[in-house]
Amino acid sequence: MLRASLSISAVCIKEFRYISFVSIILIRKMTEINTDTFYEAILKLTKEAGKLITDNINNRNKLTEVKASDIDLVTETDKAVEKLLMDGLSKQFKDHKFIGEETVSAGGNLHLTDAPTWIIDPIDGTLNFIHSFPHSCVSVALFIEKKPEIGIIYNPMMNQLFTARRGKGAFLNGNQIHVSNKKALNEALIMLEGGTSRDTEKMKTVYQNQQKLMPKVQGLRALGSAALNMAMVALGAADAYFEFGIHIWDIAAGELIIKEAGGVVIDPSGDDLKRFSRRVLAASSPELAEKLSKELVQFYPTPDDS
Ligand code: LIP
Repeated sequence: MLRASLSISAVCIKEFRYISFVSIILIRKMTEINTDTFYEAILKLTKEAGKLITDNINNRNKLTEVKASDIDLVTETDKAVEKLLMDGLSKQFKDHKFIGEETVSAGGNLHLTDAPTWIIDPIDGTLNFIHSFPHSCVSVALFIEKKPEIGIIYNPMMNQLFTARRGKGAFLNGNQIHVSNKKALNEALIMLEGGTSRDTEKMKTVYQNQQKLMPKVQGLRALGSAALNMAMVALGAADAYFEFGIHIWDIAAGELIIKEAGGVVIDPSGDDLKRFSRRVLAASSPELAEKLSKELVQFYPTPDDS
């Protein structure tokens, strides 16, 4: 009798555990924000933004304004693209927040909360755009609870649409992409930017890193766009990229796209990425990231959240 009741209670406990496990999964699923609608909306708006860029890139008399230096510029099209994206998204998603390059430079919000937040660089590679050099892109990311959920980098001149959603892989024009997995410096193509700062210390660091790396790597390249450099790492077309002086909007989409393509995005010191530190190192493998980090002459811009 006793044995029978013990085995019944053991079965009941087992059943209860199973039911509670399933209900936890179901509650998680129900509370998880479904980002499908956000993704469809931003894809449509990004294409519209791309048309604004292609309609204007060959205009040789673009109106430009100087920002932090005489090579850190902004055009009417940068502002028009950012407005198109923000207006389109806020119309559909009233509670969403924004961090946009041009809005921030006009004194806007640069604080990331847990709320769904779109981080936008309307034209990354603005100097390229001004020169009609066809390597500029729209770079947009959606963060929820400070985690990247959606990343999109779109170069309309080259018809390159890089996309990623957390946990669902990275794609170029719908075809899945993966990093090169290169681990050795002497097999690596490294993206190294001159940047848009005239700060003598910063420029000195660029020269020092160029001199240190050139004999040790297969090649150095620069697209003039942080986001496109990161997209090349995700595509496996480059093996690493690092830069001092970028902002969160330059790297927000690229971070997710590289991670979903199997790569790593860290601080150039080798520590974890700090998104407002204005420093980034992206690589096709942790081994390559570590080797590159050890070679670098470091530079510490004033963080954007200081
Ligand atoms: C650019 C970055 C690039 C960097 C430039 C500039 P922008 O962004 O993508 O990597 O070297 O200094 O910050 O200003 O074209 O959006």
